[in-house]
Amino acid sequence: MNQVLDTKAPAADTKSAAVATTAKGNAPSEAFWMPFTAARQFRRAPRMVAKARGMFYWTPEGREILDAAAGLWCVNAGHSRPKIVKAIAEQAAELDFAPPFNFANPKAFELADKLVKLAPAGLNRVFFCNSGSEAADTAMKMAIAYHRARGEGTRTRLIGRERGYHGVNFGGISVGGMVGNRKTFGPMLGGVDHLRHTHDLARNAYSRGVPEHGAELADDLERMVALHDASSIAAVIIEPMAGSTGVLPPPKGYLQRLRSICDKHGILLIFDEVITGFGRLGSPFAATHFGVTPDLLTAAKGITNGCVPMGAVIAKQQIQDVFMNGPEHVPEFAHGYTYSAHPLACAASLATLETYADEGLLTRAAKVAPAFEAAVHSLKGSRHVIDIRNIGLVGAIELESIPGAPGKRGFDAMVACWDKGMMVRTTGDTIALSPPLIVEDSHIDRIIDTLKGVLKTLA
Ligand code: PXG
Ligand code: PLP
Repeated sequence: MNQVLDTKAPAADTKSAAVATTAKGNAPSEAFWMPFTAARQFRRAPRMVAKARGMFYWTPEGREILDAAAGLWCVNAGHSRPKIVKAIAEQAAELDFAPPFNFANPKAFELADKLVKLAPAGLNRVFFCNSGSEAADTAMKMAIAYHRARGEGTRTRLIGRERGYHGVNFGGISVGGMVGNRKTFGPMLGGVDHLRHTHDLARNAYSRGVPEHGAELADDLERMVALHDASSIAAVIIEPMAGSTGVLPPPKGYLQRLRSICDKHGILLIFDEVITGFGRLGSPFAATHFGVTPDLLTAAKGITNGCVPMGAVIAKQQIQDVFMNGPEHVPEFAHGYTYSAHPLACAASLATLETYADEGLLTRAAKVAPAFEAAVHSLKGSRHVIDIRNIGLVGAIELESIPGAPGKRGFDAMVACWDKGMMVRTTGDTIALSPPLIVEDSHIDRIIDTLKGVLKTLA
């Protein structure tokens, strides 16, 4: 298709191999406290990646690894794209940093304009941060401050959803619904409640695309209103498609129903599009895909193709408008990060958006989805498989848990895929596939063949 699909392995690089190991031999240094990693297992059998291009990674020893996860759901245009690499290098030489409070760099404005053009109609104000976690917390703070600014300061309650993932900061884990990410950290934010999740194997197993059953679960919000009263509720935050908890596309009609209940009660609707943004489902955003417009939308990951950390909240203009009063020398919204709209991130994002546009990547998943769906569902009947789900360029293969050891089979599957030259993401006992949006049929075949082999050998 283009230069990115040049899949020749770079020459083995002995220098990076040396970096990956230590004087002790093959065990990596203990100094790096690894995020969300089974660190003791990792030290025994490290999975290092030292190079990447297009659809592939290479280990320090030069072993080729097919990337079936777009890194961590973020490298949507494939790895090390020349235009993006060049933009970052040039920006670093030109303007390394500009303070974002009371000063700015021009690319921040240019980027905000471009993002607004991609965003669903009506969402035209962009606040920059550095990650999906920061975007989620920023959106929730905006919602609470918005109600206060318009004279409804009682609306402080936030509603999340079971099995939701909104990053790891205190706001995000409070509205999030992943027990493992919450139970260790005390009481978190007060005034939070959760809708029920929409995962329903009994009614929806082996659905293709959005599942048929479950729109009525949106009515849980009416239950929350009855319990807490609408006057106490600021916002509902959900992922239009739950990613991290195992790929749960929204039941048919669910998002529409949630939108109308929010409207009825003056509750803001926040879509966390950190995964679904930038083409993953076959449209620029899930909001455009499903035809449901939130009041606030969070993005990260694919915003820079994973190259430089960046997150954003895209808001309706009416939300920003209510802040624009008070003395002119005082910031209207007391929030921001040292690295908001960092010049390198802005440059990377502008080049990323150009790359997406040049190659039609934001809608490419829609074209590839039928073949991808057929391929993923061909795993039905393989050992341990209890459900298969898909939407756009996302697939999930749920495996039966080993009694007494939930997550073990999924973890073993991830390690076995790595040993066979493929990177996948697993969450619990679900294998999630989210290849870069440049994926070709030959890669899909290789993904499925590898998984078939792995599923045969798993205990
Ligand atoms: N919201 C959503 C919907 C996400 O998917 C975040 C917020 C947080 O973004 P940062 O950039 O702070 O990580 C995410 C991130 C997984 C996995 O297991 C997914 C994410 C992060 C880590 C693991 O699939 N998504
Ligand atoms: N902690 C201290 C002591 C700081 O001075 C700052 C920023 O100035 C922060 C935390 C927040 O850092 P950031 O703006 O990168 O989120």
